[in-house]
Amino acid sequence: MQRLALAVTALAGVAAAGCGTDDGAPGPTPIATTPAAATVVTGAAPTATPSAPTGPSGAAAPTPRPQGYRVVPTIPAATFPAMLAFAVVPGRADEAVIATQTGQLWRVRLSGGSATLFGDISDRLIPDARSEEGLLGLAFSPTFERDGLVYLYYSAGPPRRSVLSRFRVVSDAIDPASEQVILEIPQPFANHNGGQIAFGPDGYLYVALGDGGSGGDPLGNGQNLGELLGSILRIDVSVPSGYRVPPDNPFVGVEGARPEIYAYGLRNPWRFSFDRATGALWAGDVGQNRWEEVDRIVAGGNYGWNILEGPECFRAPDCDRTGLVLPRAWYGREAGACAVIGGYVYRGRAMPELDGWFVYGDFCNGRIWAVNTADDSSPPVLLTETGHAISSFGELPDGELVVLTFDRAVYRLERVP
Ligand SMILES: [Ca+2]
Repeated sequence: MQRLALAVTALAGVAAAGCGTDDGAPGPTPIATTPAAATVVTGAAPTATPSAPTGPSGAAAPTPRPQGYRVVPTIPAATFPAMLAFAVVPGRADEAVIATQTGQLWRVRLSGGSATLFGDISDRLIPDARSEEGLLGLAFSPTFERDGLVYLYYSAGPPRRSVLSRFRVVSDAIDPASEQVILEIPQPFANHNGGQIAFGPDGYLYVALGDGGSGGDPLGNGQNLGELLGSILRIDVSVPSGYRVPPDNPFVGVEGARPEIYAYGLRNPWRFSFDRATGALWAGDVGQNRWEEVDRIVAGGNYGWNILEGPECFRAPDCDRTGLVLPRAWYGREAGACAVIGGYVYRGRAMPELDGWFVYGDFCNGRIWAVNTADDSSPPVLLTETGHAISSFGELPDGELVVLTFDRAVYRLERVP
């Protein structure tokens, strides 16, 4: 019962925070006249008739069929509450680790079988973890097979803070006594903690940080290069302790800027990933009240928050968009949508029409969309309406995608036969 209660609490917390109304803050000022972006909004919204881009040969490339997909249960042993992160164990193509918001890490076999406990850091979490706090991120060292290191991102306190640590794996489990804290970031509020961590193809660790929380970014962290919050960081953790700033980070040498920052102007980047074919970085960024967005993250990019929410000016009829990077795709808070869940650029073989499409979902309405990363003009396609509380995606060794949920189940994305 206790675990069920935790799961339900966590579910409600993420939902409330994702909706951005958790602090009772007023929403953005409604725009009385149709904004110039409105036509783009229509175009970027999921439609039933995506354009058909032509391939190099001039022939129409296959495109995903709207609602032509479904999710089916997989990894039956994964019945844990509040699953948030998934990573295949390097060197073990049939094994993955699933992290739960409550602080447990479970080792599962992709082909089936029982789960085994890989680690438990619940005693490191902030005692009254709520909202979007908890164990939020997991990444294996790129040289895991040599060094046995795992990186975790979690919420600790008091004082309330995000912690990035590394642990050593001994005898197929995380040794809690091996923790080395790499970075601690004070968190003013319980929500918008980001938490995705992943190594890029460059070997550096990327870390997603939300704007600090509450609603509307009251501290202005999103646009403040002097604060790590509201950013995606890029750091070199291949040092004996702590981290180094890569010399080619975009804000190295910029007065007043934190050199760890890779991109900024983000509200709560919830799940980013690297395209395994191109290395491009894609993220979902959760909106305040109106727009959920998908961004291609580039070095030095300013993604607009809190000047913009999605494609629109936030709390103002007009604003200066100079230098701001607009999302590649966005959707409104209709049909019960509340928080975008960034996924992966699909590079599997089972669904070639999805090759190069970034797959993402929504926590509250359970829909899954995809947008073509090779054609900026085409609208997203609604792949399926799952009805599940989608919390994260995972990428399998063969490029197929799994969907983590708060429904005590993991699903696999496939085409409707
Ligand atoms: Ca934005």
